Amino acid sequence: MPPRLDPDRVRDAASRFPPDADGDPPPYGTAGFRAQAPILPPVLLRCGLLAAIKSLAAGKMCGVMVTASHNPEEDNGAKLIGPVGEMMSPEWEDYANRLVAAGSDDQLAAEAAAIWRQEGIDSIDEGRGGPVGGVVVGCDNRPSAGLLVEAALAGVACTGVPVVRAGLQTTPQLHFRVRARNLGQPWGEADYYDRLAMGLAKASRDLVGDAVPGRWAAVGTDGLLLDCANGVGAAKAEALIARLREAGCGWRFDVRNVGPRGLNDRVGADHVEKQRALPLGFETVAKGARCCSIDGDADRLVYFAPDGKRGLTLFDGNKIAALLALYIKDALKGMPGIAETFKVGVVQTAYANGASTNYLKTELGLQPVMTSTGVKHLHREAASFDVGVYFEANGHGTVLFSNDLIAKLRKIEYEDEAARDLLAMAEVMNQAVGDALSGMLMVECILRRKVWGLKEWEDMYTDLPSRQLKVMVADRAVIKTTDAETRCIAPDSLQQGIDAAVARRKSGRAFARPSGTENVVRIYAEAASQGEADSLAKDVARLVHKLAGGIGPVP
Ligand code: G16
Repeated sequence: MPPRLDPDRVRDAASRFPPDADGDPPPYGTAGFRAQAPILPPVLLRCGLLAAIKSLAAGKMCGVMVTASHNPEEDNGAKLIGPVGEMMSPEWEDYANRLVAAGSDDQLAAEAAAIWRQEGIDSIDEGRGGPVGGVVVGCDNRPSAGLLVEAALAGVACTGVPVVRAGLQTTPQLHFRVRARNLGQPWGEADYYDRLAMGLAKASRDLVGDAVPGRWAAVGTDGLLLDCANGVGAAKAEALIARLREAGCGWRFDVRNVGPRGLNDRVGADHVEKQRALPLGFETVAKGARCCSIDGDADRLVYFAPDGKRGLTLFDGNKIAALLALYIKDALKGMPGIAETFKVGVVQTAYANGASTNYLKTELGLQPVMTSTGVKHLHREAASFDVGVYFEANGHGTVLFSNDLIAKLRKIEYEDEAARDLLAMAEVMNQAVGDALSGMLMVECILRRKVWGLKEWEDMYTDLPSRQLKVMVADRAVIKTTDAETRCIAPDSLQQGIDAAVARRKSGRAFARPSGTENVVRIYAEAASQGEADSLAKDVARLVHKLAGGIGPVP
């Protein structure tokens, strides 16, 4: 029977997963829905339903990832994946909000039917878009995942669209798999590891064993220590490493914080980047050792080196972007006459340290594009280049290659080493979304290829001192921003206060924006000295607390 929207099934499913009387459903935020897990079953039901409708409208596979990523273990959420492995467009975010706002069973059935009609699904003939895709549902390792996956599956079932239970997945794996499936490529979990391993073998020019000891020595013989935030990425990193071994790769990895409890609790990329603190389990790691952290669903990556005094040197998303951009620029030097025809771009957000933006401009001749926070914004912007590097400071990012460029590179790959390098990079770097594991392989590869240790990487540029804080407020929506979230337009006088505080600091810059994943206002400040950056952040936090209804003590 062809898929159809059955209102009785919608009502029945909605009655099985009723709204929680004690909690308002969350709005669609920076990366989908996030909230305390108990209020989410009706939200996940609606996400499953919406993904099924999207899948029918596109005639392709879509996805639902049950995760709250970097948030605490008791939270959960949903990331919706569109047919090219992308996050949903703003129009579909509106649909998602409409479904989530539909409180009663009847309202939900009516709203779903309205979206169904709006998308012209009844009039879609079999030929358009090919056969109906379906919805693949995956989850991270939070204890609340089981019920939420069932709710999402119930939502898909309202339409009769085929469903695939992917089980435990990292978010980037699920994005990769949706994209691959719709491109007609192998799309199993094992295919993901194969692609990364094969891409790495090419990108590293087969330096996958211990064949060139000099290069190994340059990046430290102890290999990489990987903090997995006690998240789903731990098991997946182990599986990836096992695949690399099969492919002959002798690189050493020490996988730590493998769970199952303590998800994101003083471990993981968010902790390392925001607190500038070692993750638990790394207290005795030797000074200068090469370490990296991923987050709960493995879509963020930051590197760090313990400083021997319980602190660390951080290599955040900006430093990773700079390394990738330099590598690309160097590869292009090997393609004179052709490289000039490629549009290379870097996308950042306001959290990008001023020194990183300056490095990209002055050393690499790139003019970074700035967007609002959220992978969805950066990804869209990066896709407008032939080679688009995008990274948020918190470690979300990848490098996108246009189809046009891939086709050009394929034509010359046999005679051109640089073309082969770029093609290999496009295999290693997840083309659907930022991916900590794929990014980690590329960083490891580049450091070895350049014969660089962390010192050389660190010396690319020196970050301006910065500080991030978060302020609890009753309603974060009272803060309204403009100019890629760098200026506040509400509440009144907040921006004047920030401007005055910035003006009192040498090389000062600061902004405040409401988080789209937690109920907080985020503050960022940078200045010529750490003392000034800290005091600027505190001044802005005080202003936000006073003017935006702060709760509890000022941080
Ligand atoms: C999500 C988004 C990121 C964003 C982060 C923080 O990350 O995917 O693009 O930078 O939230 O957003 P906000 O500052 O609005 O809370 P994750 O790792 O939690 O999925």
